[in-house]
Amino acid sequence: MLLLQFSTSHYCRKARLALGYKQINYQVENLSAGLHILKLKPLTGLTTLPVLLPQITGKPIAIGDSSQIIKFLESYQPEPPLFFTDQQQTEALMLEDWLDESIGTATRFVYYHFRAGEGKAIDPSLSSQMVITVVRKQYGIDENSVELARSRLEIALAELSQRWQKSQYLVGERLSVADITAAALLSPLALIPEYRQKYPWLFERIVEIHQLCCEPLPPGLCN
Ligand SMILES: N[C@@H](CCC(=O)N[C@@H](CS)C(=O)NCC(=O)O)C(=O)O
Repeated sequence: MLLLQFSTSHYCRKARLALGYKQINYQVENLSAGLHILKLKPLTGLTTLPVLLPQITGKPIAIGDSSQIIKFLESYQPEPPLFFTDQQQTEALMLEDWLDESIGTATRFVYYHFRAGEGKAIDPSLSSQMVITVVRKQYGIDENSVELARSRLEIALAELSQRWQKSQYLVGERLSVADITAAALLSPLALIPEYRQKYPWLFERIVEIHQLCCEPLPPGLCN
């Protein structure tokens, strides 16, 4: 299998965590932002990464969207499962969708705002700052939208804290698509000191989930 990705994208990290948890062999191809559209449009009709090319006869040529990729992986290789077979599946998919649509976006807003300001020293190069400027413009990231994103994250982290502290897992008694999605989509916050100080349990859990999925740790959490 081949995973088309942006190396720094948290949605692409989500797909890698699922591939790693299922111990599926795959390769990655890193695309350049902007030019990626030329490659993706004919494959999926979407402009977003990740995209998985299964490269298996009888399977789709290309699957776009991290949730669709996980759904495919689950049917291709059910063990170890990331889905449930009972009513917990609805809860896990609802959490996945909320994390994808609301929290992954909020993380992006807070992260790119940090990288343009206080966190500029992480990579002050012109190329990096140009990417950050383009992303901020593309998504409308400014003081006001970042403030809203921060408050969405606060509510999300209160909910995740309760769930992860009650049991080790967000749903049920084992790792699921919900845990993987939360670990991937919140991982960019590891570079932001304010979040590291306020939510140490979050980063412990992100590390544990990466270890279970044999995925290298995200920036800020590797030694
Ligand atoms: N819902 C999508 C979101 C993926 C997404 O937003 N990917 C971003 C990178 S983090 C992207 O490819 N942006 C490029 C673009 O929109 O042109 C998924 O889960 O795969």
